[in-house]
Amino acid sequence: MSDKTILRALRGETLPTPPIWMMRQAGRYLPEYRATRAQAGDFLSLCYNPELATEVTLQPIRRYGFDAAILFADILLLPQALGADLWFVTGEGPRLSTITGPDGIRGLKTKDDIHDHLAPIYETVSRLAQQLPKTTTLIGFAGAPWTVATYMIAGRGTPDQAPAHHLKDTDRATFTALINLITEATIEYLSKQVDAGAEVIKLFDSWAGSLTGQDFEDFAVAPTKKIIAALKHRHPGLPIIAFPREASNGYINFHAKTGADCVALDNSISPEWGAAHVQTAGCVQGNLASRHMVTGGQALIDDTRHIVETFRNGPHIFNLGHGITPDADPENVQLMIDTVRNS
Ligand code: 1CP
Repeated sequence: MSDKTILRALRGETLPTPPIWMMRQAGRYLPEYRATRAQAGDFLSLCYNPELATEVTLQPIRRYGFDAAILFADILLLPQALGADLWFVTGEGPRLSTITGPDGIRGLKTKDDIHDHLAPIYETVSRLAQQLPKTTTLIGFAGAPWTVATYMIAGRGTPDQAPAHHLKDTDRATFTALINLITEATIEYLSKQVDAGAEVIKLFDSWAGSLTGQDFEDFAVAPTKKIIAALKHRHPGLPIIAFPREASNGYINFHAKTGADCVALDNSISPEWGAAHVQTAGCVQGNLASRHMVTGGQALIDDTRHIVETFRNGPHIFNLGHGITPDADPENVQLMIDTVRNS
């Protein structure tokens, strides 16, 4: 069995120092990322260029020696592979064609027709598997179906996911068909990432917090469970991290309900609550507020130590509660890492 620290934590080991990586660790806060992105031309060209995508994935590993690298790609590449139009508006974010009814789904491809489009992503994974230091774990990822559906339906990021809720509540059949299609395609996409060399898979359900009651069970828990079961069937022992962001009480029993080896916590919950209600069921990841990467100082040190201390008695991977923002100071990332490793 591998002795990489992240894999040990994912097997349930309590380690003296938590392994560490950071959501969006390859990103605009790094000057070397901005340079490579400029070389690629634009964000999507960077995602689909295996040489440059490998380079930006490796940059934070070289600079900081994180314990894991996460494939450089985006959750919206899968909708694009399914036939959605996708483009990025500078300073605003992603735009996609929208799905408002059954016609929108009939126009999409099937789960077996995505791989030609996604071949450059698999190529990036296999280059990373060869080039990463032997102690660094390679994480592949995809969006969870609900979160991906919110973008496919609205055609953009939305503060309250209202268009997706509207379709769910007015045309359940179309909405469910879309969730099922994304679920099936995600299984194939992630399985290929594992074949190419990804050692861990993470599912980002960034908008899980807007699902409540039975909807949370049906559209956050059930698709995640289905993806995890299928991946573990095909790849026995594959560790999986689930991130039902802002799920609040939905975090309780999320390991058991979905089969995830690790549940990533956002920073709306306290470490004490996470240790008492989530870590008791398995490995947790998180949950320093991203703003500390902008503001730094003693508050960063205090909150980092507090998180390490509070999760000390169980399996824990240190991370932020959400992605690092472009205005972050690279020095503060180093301060966080030094604080974790010297706590
Ligand atoms: O200008 C740029 O360079 C683009 C900024 C950027 C980056 C660096 C986007 C656009 N995506 C990414 C990479 C990315 N996206 C990664 C790479 C690996 C890493 O973490 O280092 C990952 C894992 C994602 C995942 C992702 N994309 C999520 C889930 C995680 C989260 O942040 O909640 C979501 C929701 C997206 C969609 C997306 N892509 C990009 C933006 C700005 C957004 C959010 C749009 C919105 O909701 O408004």
